[in-house]
Amino acid sequence: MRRASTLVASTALSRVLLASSEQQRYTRLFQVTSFYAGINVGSPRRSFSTSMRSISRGVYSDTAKFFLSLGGLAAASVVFGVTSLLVEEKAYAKELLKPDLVPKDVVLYQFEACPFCNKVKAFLDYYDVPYKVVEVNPFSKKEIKWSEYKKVPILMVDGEPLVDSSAIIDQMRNKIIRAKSSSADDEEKKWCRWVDDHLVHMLSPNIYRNTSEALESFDYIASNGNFSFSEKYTVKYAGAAAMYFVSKKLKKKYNITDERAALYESAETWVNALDGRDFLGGLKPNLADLSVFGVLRPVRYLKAGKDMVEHTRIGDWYSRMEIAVGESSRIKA
Ligand SMILES: N[C@@H](CCC(=O)N[C@@H](CS)C(=O)NCC(=O)O)C(=O)O
Repeated sequence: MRRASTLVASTALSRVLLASSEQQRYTRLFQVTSFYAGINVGSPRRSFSTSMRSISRGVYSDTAKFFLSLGGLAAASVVFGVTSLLVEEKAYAKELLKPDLVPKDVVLYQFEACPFCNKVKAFLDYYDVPYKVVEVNPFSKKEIKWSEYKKVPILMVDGEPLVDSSAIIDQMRNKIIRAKSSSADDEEKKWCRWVDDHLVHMLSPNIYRNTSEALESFDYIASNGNFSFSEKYTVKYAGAAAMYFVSKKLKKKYNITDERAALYESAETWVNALDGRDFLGGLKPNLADLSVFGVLRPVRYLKAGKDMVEHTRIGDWYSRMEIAVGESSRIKA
């Protein structure tokens, strides 16, 4: 009975983590924790104000009333804190890897803002695989001179180069995750393909859609990429101008008329695919969650990403992913 009610409580609490706004989330979390702690803040059975009214109507002295209400609030806060920590840990606990399966030396050759590289980073971060990053200069590509494959990401794993984001993630999954969970199901595969075939094509037309957004994007690219001092300025202005025109071409190529509407529609399509689950993978993200999160991560705090979160229902899932993926496992090169 106690176990059952704990389960109900934690299920209710994990639902609370889905609440849309931060404030709503904490208010509901406060109500539910207090309810299960028997304090009944705003609960359907007996509301906090009812409890407070009975305290004031009761036989207690003013000082006793004061300490009773203070004590109630303090207890609620303690339960609130502890339970929310436990629930977050329970709901978003990462799959632990066997230490002997974790590669010793992992180096990611990347462009900081590249969506495909960010897919790989989301995977490595989620599984806490330590990796170094080599930022490739997109003009000279001298950092990957040794490679016949001239695109990024390239992931060097204990001396073996892996290429192409989806193939890298697949091979890494086979290497590091215990056999029982190492094959993707059909739904997961379908949505991983959707990321490569659809979602990534929504990004450029949106982040370069007008001069101010193109400049905002190139400001980010110029400050995070591997450029010489003089390249930095050329990249910011020439890059922004060039990509503005390229993005118009891409719109035609992918049959996009209104790029923002198309981005919002993609976000909604993804939320519909979740079908009420925390993640596509259920209580834990799967590779499709990590891929969608990865490609959206570099644009999330640009104007396009902020608009997307403001105008669609994707924000709650995105916040859950931020918590689930956690700190980056990147180490200094
Ligand atoms: N299918 C590849 C695409 C990789 C890709 O197109 N990378 C771009 C950067 S976002 C690149 O390296 N472009 C440089 C080039 O094509 O020369 C993947 O998923 O990794």
